[in-house]
Amino acid sequence: MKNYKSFIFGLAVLGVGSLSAQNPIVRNQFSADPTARVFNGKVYVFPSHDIPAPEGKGLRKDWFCMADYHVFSSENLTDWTDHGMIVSQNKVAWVDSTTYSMWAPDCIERNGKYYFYFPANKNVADPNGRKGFGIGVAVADKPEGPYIPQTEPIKGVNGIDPNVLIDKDGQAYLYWSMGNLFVAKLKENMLELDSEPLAIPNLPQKGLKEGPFVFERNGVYYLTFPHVENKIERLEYAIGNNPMGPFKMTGVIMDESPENCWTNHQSIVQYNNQWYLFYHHNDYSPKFDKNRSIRVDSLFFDTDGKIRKVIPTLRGVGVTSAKENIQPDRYNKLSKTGASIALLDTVNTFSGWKTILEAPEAWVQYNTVDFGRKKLKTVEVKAQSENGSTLQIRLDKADGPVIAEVNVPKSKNWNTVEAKVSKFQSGIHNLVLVMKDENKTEIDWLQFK
Ligand code: FUB
Repeated sequence: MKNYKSFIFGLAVLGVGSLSAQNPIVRNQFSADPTARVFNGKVYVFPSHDIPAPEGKGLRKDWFCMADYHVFSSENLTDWTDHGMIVSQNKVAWVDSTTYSMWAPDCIERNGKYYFYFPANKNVADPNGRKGFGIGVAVADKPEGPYIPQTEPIKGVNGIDPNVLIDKDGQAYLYWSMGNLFVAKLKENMLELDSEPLAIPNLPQKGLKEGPFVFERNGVYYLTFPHVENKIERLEYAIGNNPMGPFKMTGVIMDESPENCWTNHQSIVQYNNQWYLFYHHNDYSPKFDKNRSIRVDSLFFDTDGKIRKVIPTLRGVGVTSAKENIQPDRYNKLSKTGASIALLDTVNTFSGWKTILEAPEAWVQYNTVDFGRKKLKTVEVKAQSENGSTLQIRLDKADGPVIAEVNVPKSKNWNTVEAKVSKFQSGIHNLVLVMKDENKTEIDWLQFK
């Protein structure tokens, strides 16, 4: 990406920004623990906001560090708007702002008000002498805020990872975790418990459980949560007929990260007749898994209501316009040999990734590109090849029709090369970049005109 520093600076000054993305979907900061909600015909995502621990604050360098929350929204799940910071640890009376402990949040709408639930370390002990994590609420008239935090955390709740379900009869439930998973009814005001906390029974006894997210589909309540069955978290679920359980363990939604990101954290939402799983991975911080990034992939149910396991992708979801910057490193498929991806800059990881093709016929496939109806005449490719190379751009599959041949000049630098498009085909296609010789070639992006 050109001039990344000024891009980030611009976003910081404005407090908002428009981001066009595959996975991860937030590309201007770290983000984790995504709770996705559909409000007013748009998807809003409320994640945690990981940051590297600031110096001189006595904070652990090897632990989570979170000082505030942002909210993001999208109508097409491809272009995301960052609406800026909505709640900061420095602006909540009950939060110990030296702890940087604003962990996984949730947000829900009731009667036109938006209730944002968040955990953080308390600055005063409760009547039982307990400090630790409390769960607070901030209220707004719009999903983007401004949010006004309550001055006290919810009484009777010690824990993290709040999640709220409003059932079809209007009863609201608060779920949270603290070793076990807990549930309690919420009063109509959404700010106080209306029943004693209940430790949800029949869940695995062994291994950490956290991050409850409950949703209802066809009268079935799905309790989803990360659980350490083996060494790191995987996403599992249990089902029941009642929001307070009992729930029966039913399956795995997503396996453990192959790259060993210790945590995962999910939410599941239906939007425009498709179900989606939001989760996180440490894409921009491969060496430190407490600086994470949120992702989205499609989720499907079997006819018996069971959730099919979701295989994480880099492509994510949504359609990419051929006239936008297409990043083939967010691929759907790579040839078995001679194709790989790598960070453009291992220090400034937010610069993104590149695709490397280094064998004859090596290829990378990027799905669901919309070529529109009007003939696109040229394609620009940002590429680099020390010995020069020829790339073919094909449609739909590795041996599909060739629509352009791109000659990447011999150079140690990145070049933007233009090539003519022949045999233009309108509509949505998969795009395949195929190497025509053996000279290593790196590709940053391509764009049709
Ligand atoms: O983000 C901090 C904690 O990591 C969350 O609260 C947990 O769910 C885990 O993702």
